[in-house]
Amino acid sequence: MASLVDKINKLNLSRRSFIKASAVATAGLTLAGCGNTLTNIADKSESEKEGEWVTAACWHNCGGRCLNKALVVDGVVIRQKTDDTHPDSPDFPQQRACVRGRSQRQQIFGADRLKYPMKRKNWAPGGGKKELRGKDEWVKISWDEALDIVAGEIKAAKEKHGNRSILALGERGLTNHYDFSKILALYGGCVHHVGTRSLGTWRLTPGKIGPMPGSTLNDRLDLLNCETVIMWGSNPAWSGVSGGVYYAKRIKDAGAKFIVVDPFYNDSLALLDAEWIPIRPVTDTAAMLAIAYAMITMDDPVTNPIIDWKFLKANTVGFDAESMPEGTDPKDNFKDYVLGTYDGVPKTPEWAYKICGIEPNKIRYLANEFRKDNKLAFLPAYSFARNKNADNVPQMVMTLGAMGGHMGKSGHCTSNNQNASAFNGGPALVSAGGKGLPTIANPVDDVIIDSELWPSILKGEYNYVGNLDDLKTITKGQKRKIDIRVLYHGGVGAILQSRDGMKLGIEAHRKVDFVVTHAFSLNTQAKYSDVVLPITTEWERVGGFLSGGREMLIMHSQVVEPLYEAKDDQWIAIELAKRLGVDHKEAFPFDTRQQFFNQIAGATVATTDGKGKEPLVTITASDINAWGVTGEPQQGRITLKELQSRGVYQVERKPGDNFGFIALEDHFETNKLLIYSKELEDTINDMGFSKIKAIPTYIPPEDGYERTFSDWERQIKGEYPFQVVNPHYLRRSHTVFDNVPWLREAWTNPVFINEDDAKAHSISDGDTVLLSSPHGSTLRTACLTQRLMPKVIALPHGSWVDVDEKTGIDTGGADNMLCGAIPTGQGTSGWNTAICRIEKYSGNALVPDAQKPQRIIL
Ligand SMILES: Nc1nc2c(c(=O)[nH]1)N[C@H]1C(S)=C(S)[C@@H](COP(=O)(O)OP(=O)(O)OC[C@H]3O[C@@H](n4cnc5c(=O)[nH]c(N)nc54)[C@H](O)[C@@H]3O)O[C@H]1N2
Ligand SMILES: Nc1nc2c(c(=O)[nH]1)N[C@H]1C(S)=C(S)[C@@H](COP(=O)(O)OP(=O)(O)OC[C@H]3O[C@@H](n4cnc5c(=O)[nH]c(N)nc54)[C@H](O)[C@@H]3O)O[C@H]1N2
Ligand SMILES: [Mo]
Repeated sequence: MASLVDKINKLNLSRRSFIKASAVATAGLTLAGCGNTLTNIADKSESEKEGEWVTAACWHNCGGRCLNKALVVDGVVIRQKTDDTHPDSPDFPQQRACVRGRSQRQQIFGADRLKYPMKRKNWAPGGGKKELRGKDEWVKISWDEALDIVAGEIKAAKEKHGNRSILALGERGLTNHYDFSKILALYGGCVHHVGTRSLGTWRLTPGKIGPMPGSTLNDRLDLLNCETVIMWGSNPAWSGVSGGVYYAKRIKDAGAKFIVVDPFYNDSLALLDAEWIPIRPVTDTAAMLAIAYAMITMDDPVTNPIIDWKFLKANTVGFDAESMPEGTDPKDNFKDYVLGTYDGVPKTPEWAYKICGIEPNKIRYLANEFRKDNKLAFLPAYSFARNKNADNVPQMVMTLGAMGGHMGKSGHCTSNNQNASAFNGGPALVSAGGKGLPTIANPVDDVIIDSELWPSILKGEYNYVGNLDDLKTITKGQKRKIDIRVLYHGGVGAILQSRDGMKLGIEAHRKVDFVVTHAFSLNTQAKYSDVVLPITTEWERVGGFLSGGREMLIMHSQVVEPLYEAKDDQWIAIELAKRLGVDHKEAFPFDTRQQFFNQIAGATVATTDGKGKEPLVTITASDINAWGVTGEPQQGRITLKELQSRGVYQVERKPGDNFGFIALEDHFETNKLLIYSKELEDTINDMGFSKIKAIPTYIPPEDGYERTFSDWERQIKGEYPFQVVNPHYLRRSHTVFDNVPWLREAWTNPVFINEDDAKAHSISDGDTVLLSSPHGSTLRTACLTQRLMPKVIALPHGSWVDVDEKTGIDTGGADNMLCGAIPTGQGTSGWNTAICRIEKYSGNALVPDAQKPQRIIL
């Protein structure tokens, strides 16, 4: 058998040619020890003869879910391909991988894969030189030593400071869900953190206003009936790459007009030939109030029927004085607020223009698009609910939709719209079963809101408001003392990079007694740790499921053996449990293979009449034997072998089939929409971060447009005259893939600046620009464009921080260096709420990311 390196050398491909070649899914392979040598199989037929195509996980949180297959020859992956399980058609589309999925090998086999457990050279029990975290050298250690250190530090923290000193970080903020946090729960508990993350204020608000369920989207075939689609703050061409944008294009081709309200003329607008209505970030409520004003004042039930009065009267509460709930002041209704009846400020298009920047005639134009006889899909993304002081945003969206009656019928809908389910609503038609693991209660109830996470470690106190992941627990805010000593980054989540206030985050990492991270490459939290534990990627694990959109389910399998000394997260949890004297069987009564099998056996698919569910997978006694698991044979739609070899099960759709879905069709028989919600007002105000009203009102946000002025009345700009948005970027899935050389080359990650603004600051295309906010500063190369609203800059989300220790300036373009940890409302992380100043950088120009060395250690 030829050695791996021999094979690679035989199969050489120049680095440059990847980008051209990627269109035809050319293979590449990077192996540790071989730097970034990219290789290509010269003789395709030869390789396929001896190899096997295995369905490989593409498991990151990019908003898409695609089929990714790896050709494995002699245990080595030599090529990838995507969905060819059936011909592509609009009704039955293939689940095709994007450039990130196709670059996955550079992550799995990258030269920067972590190979061994490591400790920081100057680490000593209790911390050692803590200030060296992030810049110390690394020393290779054995697994035994690593696990002994970790268990020892956890024990010491518990003994000296109690379980409330141990913070479990990860699993994207979900509480108590990752393997080691379960062991910590059995060891007396740990503190968790939680944030509003993707949903922003769609997290808590919907349940208090009706309920207005989170996603109220009709299915993709019904959306073909729309005449107008208004997307608001939305960019599926970058952020919903699998189905969403394909479905949107189909709606366009069926004749609908697309309008997008967004500070950025993004690629979705270009693709859909959409009309662009530029808006300033975090001013959406002002614009929508003015649309409501225009609808109210333009409406004439006989000559110009815009408002669906019948719908409003039958299904909503609080629109006008007549529809206010009992026991409330009728003056507090929405319509009188909009008209300015009692506060003397009519929310006219001219009033809104000063705030949001949308021309008054465009606001009236939008109001007309909301008219009741227009078949309208009003489809905001979550982007502008991921803002400070945005707690009324979902309610405002609902109110506008209700005013035009765009709910519960074919061709009309009002819904947020993004990620894998963009442009395709309805319950899942196929889904995996559960792993069957027990839930473990955490004896410690402390949960810190993400936007207070780093300050709470530095200040020693936080505002406890319950757990946003379990809304019944939300409670009146109470200040609690907290003394965090251990940071355990053990779940899926790049918390130091992805949460607001990163500069404070780095300080917090240098303050505590111990920091440990599970990682497969030296991501930022690993870099700032004392001990790093190398983990397997999904390609090296037993297998699992990915679901995306309602129609398909991907089953991925193990592709290669674990690399180097990498171990599964669960193995680490079990080994630590042994050292902590905890019975790991309570958390993991059976192994990962049985867990996977349980998911297979429990998978279901919609029955052909669309009314029920049935088992998806046929399992025989010999399957059970071959897998070495316990279970019962069962009859399903597809055999286990076939599902494993296809890697995907997809329900074929046709117009008029039994899987159509009209959101909220039956909702109003029992529910009303609360345009006035005392419960929402009280819940948020009691949490104690900031105040709102029971109806949607405009609240100038923290770090919002108004804060870019030193004198708002006289319109004099202040120290930070720009607003920053963070589009989710094609190079990455959040922070994941940022280290991949091919992708660094394909997507350069500049800061986008309006051309006129740049000129005013003597900045040319390609200049290195210093971006400074009240919370931190970062460098990026300027890309000048007319595609941005003036005085708004777009800094792509998720780039890995790279702090210059001399200046304190980040050279990596990390978005959370600019976003401040300022909790408002329901504790929303204000991802698109930041202000900054821009200037041409006087220091050294930035090296392009593609030329920067990777974080390669040992
Ligand atoms: N390539 C890639 N795709 C991804 C991800 C990724 O990291 N990379 N992440 C996935 C995840 S988890 C999520 S949550 C989704 C997010 O998906 P989206 O919600 O689409 O994400 P964003 O890119 O944050 O914002 C979309 C648009 O909102 C605009 N916008 C920003 N702030 C405002 C505002 O205040 N008002 C208005 N009107 N518009 C505003 C931006 O200019 C941008 O064009 O993306 C998913 N898809
Ligand atoms: N400024 C700003 N910040 C943002 C946003 C923004 O728009 N602007 N967007 C926000 C949004 S919408 C989201 S969803 C969040 C996402 O925030 P995160 O979920 O924290 O981001 P990811 O980069 O997806 O982090 C996943 C991490 O888990 C690691 N990982 C992957 N698989 C495994 C595994 O099996 N085990 C372990 N232990 N680790 C694993 C990856 O290497 C990576 O480090 O970011 C938010 N942050
Ligand atoms: Mo997200």
